Amino acid sequence: MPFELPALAYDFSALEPHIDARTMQVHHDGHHATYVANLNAAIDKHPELASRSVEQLLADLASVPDDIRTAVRNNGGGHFNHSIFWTVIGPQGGGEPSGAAATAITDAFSDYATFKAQLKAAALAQFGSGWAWAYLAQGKLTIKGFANQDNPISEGGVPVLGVDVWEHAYYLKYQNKRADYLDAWFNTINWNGVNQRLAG
Ligand code: MN3
Repeated sequence: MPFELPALAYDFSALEPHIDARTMQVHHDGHHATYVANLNAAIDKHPELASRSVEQLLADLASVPDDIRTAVRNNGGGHFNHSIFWTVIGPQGGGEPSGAAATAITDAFSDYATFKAQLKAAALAQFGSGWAWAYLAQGKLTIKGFANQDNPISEGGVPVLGVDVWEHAYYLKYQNKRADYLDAWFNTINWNGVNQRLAG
């Protein structure tokens, strides 16, 4: 079964005015769809990998054959990162965390304001294309920037909440103002989606 582009659970315009509909459309139907197509093209060369999930592939890149390892890292990472991203943002998002997210954030960062400031700082500090991720490392919520489409799962982490800072995620509306995009993005966080990741 080839990898498939997951449907968005909301309309492209649902995150307006924070994230514009055109950006959402190009991001999902363009960029994410291309990662899926390129991942499938890579796996087609090694049918013995076809039974692996994208999580399994990324968690053990060393076992992926040399000739497709970079393609799987980049396009599998792109597929995995975006599949999470669409579920941890949504309409009527933002505000203070609830449930398991609130507990994990309080335990590791003492309060949400500190967590938010550190996630924003990591996202601003990521030079060029990449992500800032909040993820579980040895069970504790941790924040770090990742280049390109790398994901904490390849370091043994459990990805919880990531923000895409590739220019394609914001350039149409925010141009070079990554900080403005990030401030707006916090208003789209779907804490129910984050809590489902912590429960999984
Ligand atoms: Mn992206």
